[in-house]
Amino acid sequence: MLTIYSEDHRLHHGAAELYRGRLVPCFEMPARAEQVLDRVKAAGLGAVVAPDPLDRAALARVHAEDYLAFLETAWDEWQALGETGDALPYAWPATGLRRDVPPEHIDGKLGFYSIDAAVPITAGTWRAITSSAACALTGARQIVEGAASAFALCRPPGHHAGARAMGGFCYLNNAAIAAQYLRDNGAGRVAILDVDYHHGNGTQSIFYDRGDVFFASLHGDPAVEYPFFLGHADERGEGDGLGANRNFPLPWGTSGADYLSALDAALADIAAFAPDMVVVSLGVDTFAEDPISHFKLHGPDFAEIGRRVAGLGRRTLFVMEGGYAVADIGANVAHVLTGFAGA
Ligand code: 6XA
Ligand code: ZN
Repeated sequence: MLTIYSEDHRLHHGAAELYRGRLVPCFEMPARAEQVLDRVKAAGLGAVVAPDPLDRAALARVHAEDYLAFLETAWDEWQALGETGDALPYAWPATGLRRDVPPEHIDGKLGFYSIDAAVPITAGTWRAITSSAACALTGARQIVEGAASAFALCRPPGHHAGARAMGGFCYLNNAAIAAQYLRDNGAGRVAILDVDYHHGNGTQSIFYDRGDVFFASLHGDPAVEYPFFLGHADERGEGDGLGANRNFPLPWGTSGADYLSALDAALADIAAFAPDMVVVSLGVDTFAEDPISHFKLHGPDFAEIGRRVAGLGRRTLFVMEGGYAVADIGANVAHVLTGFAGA
C-alpha cells in the first residue's frame, strides 16, 4: 500500500487552543504526522511518495470559491493588522444574527467561515492544507488507476470542514475532495466510512443531499461530544440523498467489542449501497489513551477495523484524520492499515 506524504504539514503549527477554559498547546501538532510516518515505514507497508502538484479545481468541486479565497488570503489580511500571532475567530453568526451580509474585516470573516475557534491560521497554513488535500487527491488517483488501497497521510485533517466552513482543526475536507475526485474519474458510487472518534459533520453536510456518495460515521454521541450540533442517528440524508447517510453515535466508554459491532452495522449498510470505491476517514482518537476522547479501543481493535473494512472487497483510500495520543498514533494507524492489507 502506497503512503502519500508531504513535509509541508510542518508549516502549520498552531500555538494554542481553548480547552476547558484555558489556552493550551494545540493537540493537533506536527509530531502526530511524523509518528505516523515512522510507524508506517517500520511496518513495511510500502513506498512513501510525495503528492502530485495540486489541481485547485478539485478543491472547488467541494468548497465554495469565496471560502477558498478566504483561506488563501486570511493570513495576509491578519498580518496587515500588524498581528504576528495566530489568527483565531471569536464571533459567529449564530441564531438570531445575519449570515446574508458577509463581513469585510478579517475578524468577522474568521467567524463567518468557521464553526469554532479550534482553527488557528498561521503563515504556513494555506501551504499545509493545500498539500494535505494534494495527498488525498494523489491517493485517489492511485485508486482510480487500479491500486487496491492507498494511505493519504494528511495533516491538517479535514472531516469537520464543510463547503464554506473550517472547524475542529480542519480547513479543507480531504476525504470529501478525494471522494468527489473518485466520482469525477470513474466511480459511479462512492462510500465514505468515518471511524474518527468525532462525527464528520463537514463530510456529512457536503454530501447530505446526494445519492451517489454514501456517508457512514461511528462517533462519540453529539449529545455529549464535539461537534455537538450534528451526528445524531436520525440524520438520514435528504432529497436524492435520503437513505445515504448513516450515523452511529456511541456512548463515552464504548469498548472495542461494542465499537466493532457498530462497525459491522455500518459496513453492512455500505455493502448494501454497493459502492465502486471506498474512502475511510481514519482517525485513531478512539484509542483508550487518547487525551481528548472517551472510547476504549486498543491496538488489536484497530487491526480488526482494517480487516473488516477489507471485507467489503472494494478499492479503498485511507485518509488520515484525528488521534492525539502522539506516542501511540503511529502504531494504531499501522494496525489498521496492516489489518487491511493482510486480510
Ligand atoms: C475541539 C475538538 C476538535 C476535535 C478534533 C478532532 N476542541 N476531530 O479530532 O476529529
Ligand atoms: Zn477526531
